[in-house]
Amino acid sequence: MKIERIELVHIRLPLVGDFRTSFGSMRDKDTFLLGVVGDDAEGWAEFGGDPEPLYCDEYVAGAELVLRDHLIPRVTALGDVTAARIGQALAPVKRHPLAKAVLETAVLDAELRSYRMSFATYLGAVRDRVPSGVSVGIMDSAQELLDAVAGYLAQGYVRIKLKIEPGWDVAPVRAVRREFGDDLPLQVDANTAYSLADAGQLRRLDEFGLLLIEQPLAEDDLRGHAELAKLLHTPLCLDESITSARDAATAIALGACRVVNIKPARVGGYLEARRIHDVASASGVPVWCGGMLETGVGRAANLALAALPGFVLPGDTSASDRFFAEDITEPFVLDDGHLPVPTGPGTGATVLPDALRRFTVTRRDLYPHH
Ligand code: SMG
Ligand code: MG
Repeated sequence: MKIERIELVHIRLPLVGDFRTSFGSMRDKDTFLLGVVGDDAEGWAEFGGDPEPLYCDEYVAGAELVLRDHLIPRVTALGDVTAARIGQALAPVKRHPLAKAVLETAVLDAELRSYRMSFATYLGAVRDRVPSGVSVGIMDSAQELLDAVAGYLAQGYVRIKLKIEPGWDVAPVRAVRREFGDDLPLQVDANTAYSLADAGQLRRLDEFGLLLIEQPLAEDDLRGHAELAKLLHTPLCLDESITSARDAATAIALGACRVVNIKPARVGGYLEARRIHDVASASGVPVWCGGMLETGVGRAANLALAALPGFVLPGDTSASDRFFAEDITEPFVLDDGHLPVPTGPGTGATVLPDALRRFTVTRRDLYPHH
């Protein structure tokens, strides 16, 4: 495929409610879509990051520059562009996996649309629907949390993840266990808010039979996670620490995690995400698909990934209305606790022009760039 044009569409969608984690509170999904126009198809992808570098070191304004000045020139210089050639073309640029992911994914979408193949088929999906978990933010009171969880369970979600931080950990988990019982599949996510000195407090979570504790320690602290793992019965899962298949292999070998959260954006795209799935599967390590509050554009591709055989735990692949009253694609709707894996060409998602227009902040051409 020859790339003729690359466009960035900055979008902002209000969330249905504030989403609070250990590192901050969000009330909008503020990001950009990247559109790649090739000689016989057009593809779209969504940047996984936010305007501030709080979840990871990349952020919206920085990603635009690294795409414009360093990533897009290397890809367009290939002439005949395929998604499979992008990883190597971008390897000289250190890090920036979220920016690399949005470019590779938009190209992959265009490429697959040109031969009418779905992401699911391309990636090797073995299911046509995937079970849905939901990530529940930090709240002001236990009662507010119980009401929120009750609402999600009534909608059919099959797994609950509670965001935790020091001061909001044992008490909310105990409250949820008391109210909804020991059989509820339940896990927690600390987004790096603890240190090894908190091992005693984290050990108190062992009595609640959680599926896993996600990313308790700093992203670069694999050794700390390995030490912590020896002190806990609950399996550790890594999110922020895993940015490549090599990271995953290292973390597994060190005993730093027994489960991996795979977010395609965080690892540089769907091709690397599949490699992590393969590495983990070869070691008998279960994986699940994380989320970055994606619009339908990113959500559609995540559902395809979550349909691979090693994704044996429900992901944060929630319905569109978990975050958005109105989305920029047809919404994904929960059916018996599951979401359908899209079957159309590429991601299978179609952007609704009217909705996109209303949520668009600005549009800019990144290629050709003048
Ligand atoms: O998309 O359902 C979703 C959000 C899931 O909790 C979620 N994501 O660390 O796993 C995580 C967080 C990061 C997002 S906060 C910007
Ligand atoms: Mg996480």
